[in-house]
Amino acid sequence: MTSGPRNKPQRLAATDRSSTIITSPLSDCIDVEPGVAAALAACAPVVALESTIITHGMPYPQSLAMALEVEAIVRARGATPATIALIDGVLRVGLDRAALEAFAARSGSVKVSRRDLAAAIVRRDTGGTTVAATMAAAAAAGIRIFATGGIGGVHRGAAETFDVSADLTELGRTPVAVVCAGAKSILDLAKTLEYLETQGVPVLGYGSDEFPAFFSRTSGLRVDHRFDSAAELARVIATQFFRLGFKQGILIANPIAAEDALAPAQIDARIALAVADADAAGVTRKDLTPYLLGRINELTGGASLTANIALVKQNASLAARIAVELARIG
Ligand code: PSU
Ligand code: MN
Repeated sequence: MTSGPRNKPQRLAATDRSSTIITSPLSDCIDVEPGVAAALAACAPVVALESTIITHGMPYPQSLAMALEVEAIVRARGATPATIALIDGVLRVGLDRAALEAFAARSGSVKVSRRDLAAAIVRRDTGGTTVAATMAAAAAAGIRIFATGGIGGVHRGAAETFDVSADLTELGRTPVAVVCAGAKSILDLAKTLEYLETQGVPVLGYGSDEFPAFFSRTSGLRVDHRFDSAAELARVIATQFFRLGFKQGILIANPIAAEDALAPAQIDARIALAVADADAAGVTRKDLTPYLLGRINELTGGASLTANIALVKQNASLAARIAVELARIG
């Protein structure tokens, strides 16, 4: 017996991908850009990119410059970028340059997480999709790899507020691998990792034993498993999604490059100040993360934005390399 299914992971993967596209009801609401559709049909590497980072995570026009640079990096690594956004009530997977420019320049875009999608589609809203909503759309389109800056998580004080990002439950239910630089220490990182463990989400460190804290390479908290190559990460992804058939996503933590990292002494006090300001101003719920990001940028005189842009580019590069490896094996 040399032809059992165990010896044919490629065929299993292909079947799994096409059935994902056909059977997901969400795919009826999705408009896939022709270049992205062609890449998916050819099983060529594709990297999904989120858009709340454009509408709420960074100021314009740096947001647009970042989005264009990130797409260029993905292309240079041999993959097709698919920025995902809600435009006039249509969930778009892949934006051409003109669409991306118009989207980033638009003011008044809403923030769209999973729970907002149905209402925002009916209202024909335009909005940035969070990690959670972007994962849902990516999975429905058949995209397995997604790059962002930082994910949402368990907020400090969550024991009182119950503020836990829907990004974490999405990771627990949607088979997409998310490459990030950890999570900002506006969050309670230890509780964030506990929550991911409960959700059955593997947290993998790329070249790192520690879960990084976004602006800095270390947090004092360990990842579940460390891998030092894109090829190995691709094999873990293929095993989780195609061989085990698990629905849970994977979190890949890629620490910011040492030369771009901010000194903890420089950033920690300002993060604490931003959290205190949010509290004093009564900012809560979906407004909290955008408020904190903007306030930290002000308090660091733009240094946080510079670091943020650098790490998103590094994550896009790693995600593209993993996507290329995954296309080779799965
Ligand atoms: N963290 C960042 N930058 C971001 C976000 C989080 O460092 O831009 C955005 C992402 O889109 C993420 C969302 O999915 O905020 C999480 O929002 P909330 O905490 O409300 O779930
Ligand atoms: Mn929240």
